[in-house]
Amino acid sequence: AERTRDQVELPPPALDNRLTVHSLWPEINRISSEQIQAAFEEVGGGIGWQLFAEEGDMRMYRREMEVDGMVMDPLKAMHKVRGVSAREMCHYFFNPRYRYEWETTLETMTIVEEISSDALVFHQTFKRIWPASQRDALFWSHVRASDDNTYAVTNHSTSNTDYPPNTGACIRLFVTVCLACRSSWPAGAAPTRDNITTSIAYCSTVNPGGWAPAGVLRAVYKREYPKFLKRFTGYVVDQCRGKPLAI
Ligand code: 18C
Repeated sequence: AERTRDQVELPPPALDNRLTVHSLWPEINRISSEQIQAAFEEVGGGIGWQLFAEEGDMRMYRREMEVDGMVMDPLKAMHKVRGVSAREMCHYFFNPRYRYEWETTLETMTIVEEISSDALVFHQTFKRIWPASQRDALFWSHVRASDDNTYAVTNHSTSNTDYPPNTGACIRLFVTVCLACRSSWPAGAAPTRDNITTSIAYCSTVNPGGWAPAGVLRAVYKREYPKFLKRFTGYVVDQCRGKPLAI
């Protein structure tokens, strides 16, 4: 029964009709398309990208960027994971049921709106980093199949009158994140856990929304992003072990 539930909740292979009639659809569609396309572009020749973490197949690049003295360094990470599919990766990243199990920066998570099977709106609060104020975020999250064997989740900040920014203890931050995954396996063979490889491109830009000391922020960034990607990919591999491969 557990397995059947999981199968049903896997990211749908085609867009959910409830999403395409929602008022957020034009924005969700435009930003997701842009993010997915940019995610697969190589950083190699790009100007300003500096490698700051490397471990096995994982590489993380950042570009130093400050707007009005606030650090907003865009991040781009590449990784390769064996034994799980793009669809499975995106299932665990998108589905809120698993979030507390891999997301270590989280304090609270609330589902603000269920738009469709492939789009949700979340309110999240994060752990406080001394000496800065605690942060929260309100964002839509959309999972979609794109090209062959490719699935991606895009998260992007939005607003909602029931969740006004900067009213309680938290400062609202703004985020654009894309986790894009593409699976491959040997030509002519059927995909299995033993022959499948999934390439991951994770891009993130966080605007801290208010004052935060640049040094502390860059130190958190450097520590937390590699920790997140290693933990999340390891979590998905563990969850999928012994289950039939979902393509
Ligand atoms: O993409 C990720 N997670 C998704 C599901 O939760 C979603 C989340 C996006 C929000 C990312 C912003 C996180 C800010 C966290 C701040 C507090 C961290 C506390 C840690 C201490 C234990 O898309 C995975 C996200 C991985 C996040 C890595 C950390 C990025 C830090 C960027 C700087 C944030 C500025 C906050 C200001 C803090 C002041 C010093």
